Amino acid sequence: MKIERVELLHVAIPLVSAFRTSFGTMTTKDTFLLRVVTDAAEGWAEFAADPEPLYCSEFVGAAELVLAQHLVPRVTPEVTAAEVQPRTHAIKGHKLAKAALETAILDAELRSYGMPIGTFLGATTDRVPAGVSVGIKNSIPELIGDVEGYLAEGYARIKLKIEPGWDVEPVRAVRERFGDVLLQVDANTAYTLADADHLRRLDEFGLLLMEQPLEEDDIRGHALLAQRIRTPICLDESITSARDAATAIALDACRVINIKPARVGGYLEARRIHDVAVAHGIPVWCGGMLETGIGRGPNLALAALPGFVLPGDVSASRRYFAEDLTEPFELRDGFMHVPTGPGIGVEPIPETLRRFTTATKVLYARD
Ligand code: SMG
Ligand code: MG
Repeated sequence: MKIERVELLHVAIPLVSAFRTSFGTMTTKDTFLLRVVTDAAEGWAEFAADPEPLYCSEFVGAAELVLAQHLVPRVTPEVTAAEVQPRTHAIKGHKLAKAALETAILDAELRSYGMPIGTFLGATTDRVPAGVSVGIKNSIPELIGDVEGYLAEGYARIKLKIEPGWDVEPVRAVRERFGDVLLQVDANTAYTLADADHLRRLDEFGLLLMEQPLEEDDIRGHALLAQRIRTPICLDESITSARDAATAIALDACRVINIKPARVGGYLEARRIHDVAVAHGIPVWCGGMLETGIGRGPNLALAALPGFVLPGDVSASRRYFAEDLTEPFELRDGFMHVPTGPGIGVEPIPETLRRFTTATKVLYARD
């Protein structure tokens, strides 16, 4: 497949409400899309990180640079999606940037032979149960009101963002008010091993899992914490490859894994992590990065693989956006439907994309 053009489109889309985590508050989805034009078809992908390196070390400005100067030159003019990882391997890190590039190329490739990404990855269902991630609130009544709304919409599982000072009481309040709803928490690295006794207080609430309590490079700390609490530990930030997953599983640092294709360099590595986890009997679920429809579509396809036995952070477009870049994804009976069209199965609506685009750059043009 010959690449003719690679474009980067900055987009900024307001969120319907602020999303607060232990590391910061987001009010706008501010990122970029990649558009890859080839001799066979066109492909799209979304960069998953934000303008500031708070969730992970990558951020929009750095990704733009590494794509332009180091990644795109290594995959042009002729490449297949499977070659992207080996060809860019020499460039350390930058997995979210690599994921965007691989996904746009994979989309073009799959479209060129009319195959949906779900079929390519091995999806075994056409719809997946949806969970919703609920940010840190100013008060417990505000939290209860929001959770009530999401449950009324039909979400199958609630994830509460936690941090020191916002953990036991909000969890207790939601448990008491909503009974045995599927409930889990995500700390985004906000605790240390010294908090083990405090985190053990969450054991009584029967949580599905506790996501990433400690620093991302602290696999041993998670293994030690796992010996001191009953709530299953799930790793997110710590897992950036299938090798990481194998290590964490071997060291008993997690009993569940959150797979975000972006964090691990793309859908091909995400599938390898799924396969490693399934081989070890470790349940996985699909994480989210507040993606627009461009990222949401292929995430839904991944979430339809058989090892994804827990509901993912795969909510409806309207959870975050009054207007999405694609046809909106909707929740139906608590489920999200996997796109069925070729490639990632979605594309930006041109007029909407134009309105939300703040800048466009050409990273490669074949002469
Ligand atoms: O896409 O619904 C979503 C967001 C889910 O909570 C979510 N993601 O650590 O899992 C996570 C966070 C990262 C958000 S980064 C701004
Ligand atoms: Mg997380």
